[in-house]
Amino acid sequence: MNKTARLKPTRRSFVLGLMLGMIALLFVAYTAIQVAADGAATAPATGIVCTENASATFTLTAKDGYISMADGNQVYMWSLADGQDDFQYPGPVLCVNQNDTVTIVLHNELPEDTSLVFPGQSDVLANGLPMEPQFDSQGNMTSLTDTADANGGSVTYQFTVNEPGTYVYQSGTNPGIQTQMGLWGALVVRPTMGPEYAYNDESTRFNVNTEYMMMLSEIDPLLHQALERGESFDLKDYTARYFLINGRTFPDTLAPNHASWLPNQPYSSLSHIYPYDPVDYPYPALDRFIGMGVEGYPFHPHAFNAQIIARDGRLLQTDAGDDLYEERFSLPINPGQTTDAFYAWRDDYKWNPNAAPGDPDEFPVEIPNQQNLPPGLFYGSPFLGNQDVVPVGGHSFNQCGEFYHIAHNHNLQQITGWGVVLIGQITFTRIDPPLPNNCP
Ligand SMILES: [Cu+2]
Repeated sequence: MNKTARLKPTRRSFVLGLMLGMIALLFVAYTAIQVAADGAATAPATGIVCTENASATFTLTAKDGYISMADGNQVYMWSLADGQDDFQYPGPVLCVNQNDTVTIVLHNELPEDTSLVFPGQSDVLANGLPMEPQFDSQGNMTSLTDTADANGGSVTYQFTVNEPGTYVYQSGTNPGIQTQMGLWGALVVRPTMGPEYAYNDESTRFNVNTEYMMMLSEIDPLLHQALERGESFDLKDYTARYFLINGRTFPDTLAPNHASWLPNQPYSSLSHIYPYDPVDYPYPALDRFIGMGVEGYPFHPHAFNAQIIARDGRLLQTDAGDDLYEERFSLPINPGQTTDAFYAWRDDYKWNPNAAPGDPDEFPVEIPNQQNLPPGLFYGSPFLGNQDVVPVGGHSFNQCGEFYHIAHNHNLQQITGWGVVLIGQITFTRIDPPLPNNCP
C-alpha cells in the first residue's frame, strides 16, 4: 500500500473535513498546552492523576461550582471535591490496592441530601452498619443508600475492595438528577500482582507511564440551569447537549492536567503513547474508560484498534483462563459501564530519522503539493518525524517528530456541543517516535 495515499485528499469526505478542522484547532490548543506545561511542573502533563494514600481513607465534599465549555458557556455543576479542596469535575480519581479497606467520608454542602453508591463493591458499610435504602414516611424510596444530610451532613462508607479493576462511585440519591449534575468519579483498584498490571494476569501488564482515564459524560445545560435557579426539572425533557471527556470539551481535552485556565476541570485526556519496542516499550498503554451519561458512546481511536481486556472491573476470559480480549475499531462505552483497553502502536515501517533520501530503509514519504495540504501543516512527514523540509508557507508544530491521531466519539452528534460542531467528545493520541528521539 502506498502510504502517501493516506494524506492525499482524494476523498473529500465529511470525516476528512472533520479531521482537517480538528488539526487546525489543534494548532491553537497545542500552542496553549506548551505555555501551560511550562508553568505546571509539579503534575505530569498527561496521564492518570490518582488521589491516593496509604490508609485508603478519603474525604469527598459534595459542593457546587462551574465548569467551562469550549463554546464559552459556563455550566453550573454539583460534584465532589477532595477534602476541603476547591470544586472539581469530575470527582477525584481514587486509586487503591486490592484488599484495601476503603473509607470514604462524604460531606455534603449541597442543598439536597446526597449519598454515594459503589457499583461492583460488596458489603458496603454506612456509618459502621450495612448500607440500606432510605424511605420516606409514605414508604417511597428516597435513596439507594444512607445519605449525608443537606447543608452540612456527613456519612462514612467503608468497604473492602476484593477485585482489581476500574469502577465508579456515584450518587445513590435521586441519581437521575444528581449523577447528571456531576456527583460521580472513578475508583481504580490495583491488583495484588502490582501496579504494572491491570488485573492479576500476566497478559494485563502495561507501561505504567502510559496509563489514562477516559471518563465520558454529558450535560443538558437546561437541567443545570433549573437547579441553579432552584427550579424543578422534568427528566422527560432531558436532552444531552454537551459531551465531555474527563469533564472537558474539545480542544480543552488536550490541555495538560491542572491547566491554569481550567481551574475546576483538572484532568487531561491526551493519551501520549510510544511505539512498541521489545526493549524500551514492550507493554501497551492502558486507557480506562467510564461511561457516565445516559447515552452510549462509540469511542473510536483512529489509526489503530484498541484491545478491550476488561469490562466492569472483570477481565474478559474464560473459566479456563483463555482470554476473550476484543480488537475494536470502535469501543462501545455505555452508561454506567467501565471498559479497560490497551493502546498499542507498532512501528511496522521502521521510522528512521537518520535515513538519507532514497535510502532503502527510509519510510517513503511524499509531501503533498501546496494546494493539497491541510490548513496549516502539522508534519513535515505524514509519518513520525518532522525531518523533511517544510514547504514555503507551511509550518510545523511538532516538537520531536511525534504524530497525532484524533480519537473521538463516532456518533458525530456527540462531538457537538449545544449546536457547535467539534467541541464534543474529541481528544488526540500522541505517538512519539521510537527511541532515541528528542522528545521533551
Ligand atoms: Cu474519525
